[in-house]
Amino acid sequence: MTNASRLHPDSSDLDLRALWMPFTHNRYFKKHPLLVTGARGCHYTLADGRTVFDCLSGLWCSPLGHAHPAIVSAVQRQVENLDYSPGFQIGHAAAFTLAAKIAALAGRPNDQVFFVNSGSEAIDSAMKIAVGYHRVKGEATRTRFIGRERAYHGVGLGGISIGGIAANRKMFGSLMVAGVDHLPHTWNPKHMAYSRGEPEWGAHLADDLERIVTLHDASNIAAVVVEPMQGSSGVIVPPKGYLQRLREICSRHRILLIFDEVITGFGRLGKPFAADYFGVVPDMITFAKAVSNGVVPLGGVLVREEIYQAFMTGPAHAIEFSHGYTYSGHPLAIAAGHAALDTLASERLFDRAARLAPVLENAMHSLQGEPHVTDIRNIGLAAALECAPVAGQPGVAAMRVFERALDEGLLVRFAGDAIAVAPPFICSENDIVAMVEGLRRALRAVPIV
Ligand code: PXG
Ligand code: PLP
Repeated sequence: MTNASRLHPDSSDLDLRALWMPFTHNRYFKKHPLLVTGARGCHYTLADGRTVFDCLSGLWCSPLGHAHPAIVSAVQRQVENLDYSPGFQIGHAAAFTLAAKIAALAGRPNDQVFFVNSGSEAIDSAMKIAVGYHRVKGEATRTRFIGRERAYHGVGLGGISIGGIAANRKMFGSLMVAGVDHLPHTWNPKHMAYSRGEPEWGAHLADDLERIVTLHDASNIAAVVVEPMQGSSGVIVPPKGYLQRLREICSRHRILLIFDEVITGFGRLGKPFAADYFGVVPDMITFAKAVSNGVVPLGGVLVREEIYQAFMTGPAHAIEFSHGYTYSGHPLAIAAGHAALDTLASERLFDRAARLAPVLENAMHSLQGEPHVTDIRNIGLAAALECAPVAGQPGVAAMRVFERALDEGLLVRFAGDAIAVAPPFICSENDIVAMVEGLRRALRAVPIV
């Protein structure tokens, strides 16, 4: 294992005890701390002075890299002018214009945007909107949700309930929302290992939705929630035709289809949204992360106009939807959002992501045959490789690759035995090639046990 003092000589006098770190092996980390002190462009500076390439754009949230001057100055100006304002019963103009900008970007100019602060809140909000919608339409029995195995929808109680990652669910028993079924996940190495982009095999897995609908009856089902591309569980790409089939079944049964685009939204697949990439129109889109380039937390739900209109009943002075967060539409987040979306547009960065996608695909697939590698998956500017697990120690193989990659100047992401990369849109072709060559050296350096 990597030696702490070698990685972080200047952290020896820092007391790490008080912080309970999120999604972290706390005991291991505190023995082998990894501290960052700054970030600029596509690189972080570590506490020992080294710089590392940001292979996952933060946690998928920083396609414009770090310290982008347009965002820095927008947030600075905002904090001096209006640092906070309540979002309940009072508004500020930029929140309305950002909502319109997002709806326009999605090609759904009449849609509504509900702002939140994270992907987890976006999902919980979308679930409430779904159940509330059916209720105001007189179908109060439509309360069930259908998620998917291996799905990540954040860590709210709604998100873990429809999510499909056992580790995120197993401790929380009765806290979870009742009445959720899960579609099978679509990763099947036997049929699709080393597929480039969308696998040919697997569209039929969407038909399991029909079985679940038959079991419960459509009159009890509110919505199907899927990530168009499963990001957190290692870039699991939907089989050709799969999402279209889900859409078709949902429409037939008047079940809402919610795309969780917290990772795919704002260009990761080279289009504004994955919905555009796949040509499928969901009823709601949840988003977060890249909308503000991760600079200030921001998320939201994009909602079909008809759904919003359904809530607009009762006396005009009454609150139609009793939901919202202290920081919904926070001025700093909104300022970061405007600057991020304006920069993505003015620098034509969705097109750039689309142009870089085949470079990433070719480079990543050149790792086929390297030690540990058992599968490589990619779509847009995202890719993952699967490592053969160490017997009896799931996750350890990828963790070792992660640590070796740091020595190669790369901060990758490991989850389970997958290594994921999703570089910033502002990076160059050479950055991508160099990243993958560093990954190759890391794979070769990790002993097979
Ligand atoms: N939905 C999806 C599809 C996500 O990917 C969330 C919801 C939750 O968002 P918040 O903002 O509440 O974290 C996510 C978050 C990883 C990784 O390494 C992925 C996420 C978060 C942290 C790490 O893949 N996705
Ligand atoms: N807990 C308490 C005691 C609160 O007063 C509030 C908000 O006013 C919350 C939780 C919710 O916080 P937030 O709106 O930031 O999600």
